[in-house]
This record gives sequence, structure tokens and C-alpha cells, in this order.
Amino acid sequence: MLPGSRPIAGLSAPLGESAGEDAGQAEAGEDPRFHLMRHFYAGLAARFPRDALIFDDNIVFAQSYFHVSHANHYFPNSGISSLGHAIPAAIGARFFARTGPIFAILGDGGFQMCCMELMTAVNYGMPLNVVVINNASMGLIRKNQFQLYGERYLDCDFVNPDFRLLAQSFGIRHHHLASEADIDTLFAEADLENAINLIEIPLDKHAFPTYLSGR
Ligand SMILES: Cc1ncc(C[n+]2csc(CCOP(=O)(O)OP(=O)(O)O)c2C)c(N)n1
Ligand SMILES: [Mg+2]
Repeated sequence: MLPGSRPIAGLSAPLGESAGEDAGQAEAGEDPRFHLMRHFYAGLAARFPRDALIFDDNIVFAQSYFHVSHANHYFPNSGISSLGHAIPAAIGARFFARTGPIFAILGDGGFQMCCMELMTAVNYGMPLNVVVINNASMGLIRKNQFQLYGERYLDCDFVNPDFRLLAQSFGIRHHHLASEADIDTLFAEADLENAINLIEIPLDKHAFPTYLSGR
């Protein structure tokens, strides 16, 4: 470990077959700053145990917190992890799947590579849920600079647009999930099947999840 760096508690091992029941429980050693992401995936699985289409540019949180089964459909952005894939892919899927919930899950860096495609969804009247993980940084790049370059951060932090105003400009709904209660309210009350929603989840930029090579 480089001088000045400090140990980071990463994500725990992937959830097993019992993930459906246990997904809401924190695992020993888990960084507590990931609790919103864990709770979000638990809420998603509980609200839509089947037939949701999920397009994910982030991947790292789903690896630990989302139990993929034959009943739902999970599409990571392939082996080369092309950011900016999730929203256009989700729109493409909507042409095929006319009903049922579709989620595009992205970091805020990836979101800025494709967010104008939200206007395509609006123009075609396509229900869609876009989830933006807001850590105001290219988190994976920042993690490398933390772990390998002695915290010499370069071009990985940025300012985001005001997502509420951005959603307003598109004429779509915005949900800021600042607490587990907000997540519960989203899955209990929001129209996630017939509306276009921009769902924002804040994440501490200093909290670095561990990428797991296996699933
Ligand atoms: C099109 C493209 N450009 C660059 C990269 C390299 N890359 C991998 S992760 C990452 C940072 C992603 O930041 P963000 O989407 O905010 O996700 P975070 O890591 O913060 O959760 C980058 C730039 C990539 N995978 N795809
Ligand atoms: Mg980010």
C-alpha cells in the first residue's frame, strides 16, 4: 500500500442463492456507505421479482447486491464495459418489450455520455427508469488513483448538472433517494412501469467498491 493511503473495506462476497431473502442485510466487513445501493437492489428485487429488464453500466454493485435468476433479465454492458450503453440499450429493448419495467443503471460519468437519449424516450413516449449513481466522479478511475498513484487525483472529479432541473427540462420525473426510506417510497408509490423516471442515488466519492472477477 502506498504511503498516505488507507485501507478501504470493499464489498463482501457475492450473495448466494438466498440473495432474494438476504439482499437487504449488510454483510460483515461491508462499507456502510454502500447501504443505499444494497437497499436499492433489495427493493428492486422485491418490487419486481420477475420480468424486469435491467441494463447496467455500473456492474460492481449488482455483482454483490442483485440476484439474477431466470425470472428477471440482466444485461451488463458486455466484456469491454462501454459506458453510455445502458440508456440507448434500454430504449432499444423497449421497442421489443412494450410492457413491464425497464431500468438503465449508470454512474454519473456514464450518464453524461448518453443522457440526451432520454429525449428519445420522451419523443417516443417510452416508459423508462434511469438510475444515476451520483458520486461526482469517475469512481473507478479515482479508485485507481487512490490505490496506485498516492491519491494524486487527476481529471476524475467533476461537477454534475442539477438532476432535478435536468429531469424537469426533459419533462420527466425525478427521484432523489437520500435514505432507505426514500427507496422504500419509490418502490411503493412511484409509477415505474408507465412513466419516465430519473432516479438519483448519492454515493460518497471516497467509497470505492471492489470489482469482483467472478459472479
Ligand atoms: C466509453 C468508455 N470510456 C471510458 C471508459 C473507462 N472507464 C471505466 S470506469 C470509468 C469511470 C466511470 O465513472 P462513472 O460512470 O461515474 O461510474 P463510477 O465508477 O463513478 O461508479 C471509466 C471512464 C469506459 N469503460 N467506457
Ligand atoms: Mg461516478
